[in-house]
Amino acid sequence: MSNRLPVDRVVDEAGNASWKQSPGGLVTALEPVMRAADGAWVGWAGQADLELEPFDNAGIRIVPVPLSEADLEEYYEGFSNDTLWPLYHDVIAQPGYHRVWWERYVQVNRRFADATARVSAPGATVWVQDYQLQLVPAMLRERRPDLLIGFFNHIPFPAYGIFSQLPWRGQIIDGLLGADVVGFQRVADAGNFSRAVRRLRGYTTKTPYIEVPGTDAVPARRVIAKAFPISIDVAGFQELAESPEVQARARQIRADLGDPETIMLGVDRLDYTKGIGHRLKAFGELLAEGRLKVEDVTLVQVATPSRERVESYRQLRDEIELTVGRINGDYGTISHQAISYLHHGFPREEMAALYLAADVMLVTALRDGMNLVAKEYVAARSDEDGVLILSEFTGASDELRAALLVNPHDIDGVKDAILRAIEMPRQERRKRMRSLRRRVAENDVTHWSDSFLATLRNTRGPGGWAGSVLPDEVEWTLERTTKR
Ligand code: GDG
Repeated sequence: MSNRLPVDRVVDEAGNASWKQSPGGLVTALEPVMRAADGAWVGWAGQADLELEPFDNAGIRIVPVPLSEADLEEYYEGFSNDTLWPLYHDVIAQPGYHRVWWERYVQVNRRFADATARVSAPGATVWVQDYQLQLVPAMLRERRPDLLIGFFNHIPFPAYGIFSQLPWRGQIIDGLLGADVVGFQRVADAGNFSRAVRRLRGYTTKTPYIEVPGTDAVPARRVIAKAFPISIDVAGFQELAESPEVQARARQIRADLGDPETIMLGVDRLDYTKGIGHRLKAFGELLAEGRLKVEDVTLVQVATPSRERVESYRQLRDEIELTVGRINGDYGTISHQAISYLHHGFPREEMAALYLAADVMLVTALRDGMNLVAKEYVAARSDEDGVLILSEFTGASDELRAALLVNPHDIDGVKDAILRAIEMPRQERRKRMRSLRRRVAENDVTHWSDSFLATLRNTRGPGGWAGSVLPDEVEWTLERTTKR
């Protein structure tokens, strides 16, 4: 279950609608598991006020949950993206606390829980993805105590001093504790969660266990809170980057940029957590001080459009584009632009070609659950070349220790890292890239999903589900009959 379904609705010129699987690591990782288990994916179809019956797509049962325009404004853009997102990213932007957003978040989470309770087989495994659905585990457990429930948080879980700002902090903790396993990106996130549980509920915790006491109606339970760092489809990405077309395209990109000595690259959703402004500031200062010249170095910045209806994202776009315009205006020449700024999405092939063309990859996030771009860059570089500059505030920095690690708030430190990357001898580049590639190869996205699901299954012990009677409203048999 995830907020967004893994399929996009496409309508052709004749007005016929069909579904296309959206490319993404999560789908790649879960597709084989879902097929083998005859699984269903519950989520929103991406369009407001669209009521759809469940259907099959590429071997996966798709169960759409409808969202109205008001749900989108209050549950998604409001509570998810303007309350939880900034709060969980250490209050980089001010979170909005609005009771109507919260009420809508509860309602929509209930809708997701109901839809899932209806279609889950007796004793089924349900895996809930991400911060938009934190209340679902407890809601689902209440309706279907037979289910095995996992939850994975893709974004950071903040320290208690920050989390405690949330007026509904207790309810969120109770919602998550409905799961048998609560997964996080970093060990530190799991620790923050356990501390919040102790502070708010006083339950006993002994890493990775949390003891949830029982009541007259429900027995005591043991929940696991643990880190499962997510990754990418390493082999798939490497194969893509090794294809002759992508290699040729990388050479073309270099030539089109005027064959500069160094190409630096940033690839991010246009989000204030990604530290795009900090990176531009560092680069701008290096140009101003004459330590870099536009004839020698070009920065390509892909800023994929994101959450454009949220005001803070509109402001961010204005700020970034003002800065890019200033730097290009101040330092560009007729033949050389300092920054090649691209505010649109690209196909995966083009992303891979950009990674190959980039001598230096800049990941300067102020806070990031994992950061898959860093891992993709490494996976693409079979040539064992290229330097990764990586913020220590990303989950990826726990694994990718051979990168040039930076504190993005320390602009002088970022400037030094950029110069060091540009001047790094080939031998050191190779040594670092080899080490990074070993780490990325050890943990691909299938390893991530397998280890999460194995941990979840193990919580049930060898006997499995005991097979008690299901609540009356479960229509599972009916749904399955329709499917076949
Ligand atoms: C959240 C957490 C965590 C981007 N632009 C294009 C494009 N992308 C792809 C990248 C990468 C993915 O999107 C972005 O992943 P990130 O991890 O960098 O960041 P978030 O979107 O913020 O993701 C994050 C992640 O969840 C997974 O748990 O790592 O911390 O914030 O794969 O390549 N792909 C294509 N065109 C684009 O223009 N094809």
